[in-house]
Amino acid sequence: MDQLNAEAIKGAAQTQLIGQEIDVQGEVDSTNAALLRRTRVGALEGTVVIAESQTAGQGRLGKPWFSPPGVNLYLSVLLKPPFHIHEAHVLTLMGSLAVADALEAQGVTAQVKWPNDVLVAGKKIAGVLSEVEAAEGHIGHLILGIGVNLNLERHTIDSLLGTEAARATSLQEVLGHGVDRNAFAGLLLEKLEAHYFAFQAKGRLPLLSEWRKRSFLGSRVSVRVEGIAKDIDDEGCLLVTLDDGSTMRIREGEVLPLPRTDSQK
Ligand code: BT5
Repeated sequence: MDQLNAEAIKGAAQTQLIGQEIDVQGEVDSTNAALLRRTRVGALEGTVVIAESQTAGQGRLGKPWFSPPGVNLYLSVLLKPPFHIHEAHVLTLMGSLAVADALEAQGVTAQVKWPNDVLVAGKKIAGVLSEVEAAEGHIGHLILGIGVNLNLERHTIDSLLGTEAARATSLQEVLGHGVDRNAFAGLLLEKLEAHYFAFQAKGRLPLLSEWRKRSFLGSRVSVRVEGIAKDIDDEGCLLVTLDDGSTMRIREGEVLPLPRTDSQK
């Protein structure tokens, strides 16, 4: 079992901001929570907390993120972007896009799924949880938490996820061999920084169009309503065309893919 190592991650990441400070932990409750504690005592933008395991890994809306030791990536990045709170959603999309880029660099075709998932062959390989604190409409800080299943074996996926195991995968399962977690973490930080800097220099539109290219838009989904996932808007919200032709804008929710209907064929 390889061990996470700050110097090895830094060596693999050609970055100027993200990962200048990397705090490698053994077991934590949640890397987002650990980084929030550091933020309260003055952590700098770009600080990363990464852990071998989490005892209370968080998904959205209180859901768990299964975080067994020594096989995956659980990391959180502190960002302090000079953005309006409305941009926070786009930063979550940025996280999933960076994971998809890092997977592509391993020769794997990855898809992003609104709002926070990365899928390979339709199965979830990574998830993003961003937690933001804002004042007067502006982001004070945003903690971008990313979990990626790397060297997780099928039998562990099955025992952790039970009935949902068929919807999850890992890079090892896809490639047929394990990967170097430090190298993957470095690559991911590099991809994140490239998107983050481009976002600041050119605004959100180029990022959103890259996200669209890697997404499942165009398929039939159920969110709270059923319709076609048509697009994302400039704030990163999902636009769903309903069967009556109207469009609904969705800020939060779980998107379930549905079979295609005759009208789509
Ligand atoms: C997410 O939530 O996908 C966000 C996951 C973010 C995890 C990272 S790890 C580092 C940082 N620290 C944290 O505490 N969190 C972040 P959501 O879309 O709500 O998906 C949660 C659902 O995914 C669960 O209800 C399970 O069905 C499924 N799931 C849980 N663990 C999984 C895993 N390891 N692989 C694939 N699916 C999983």
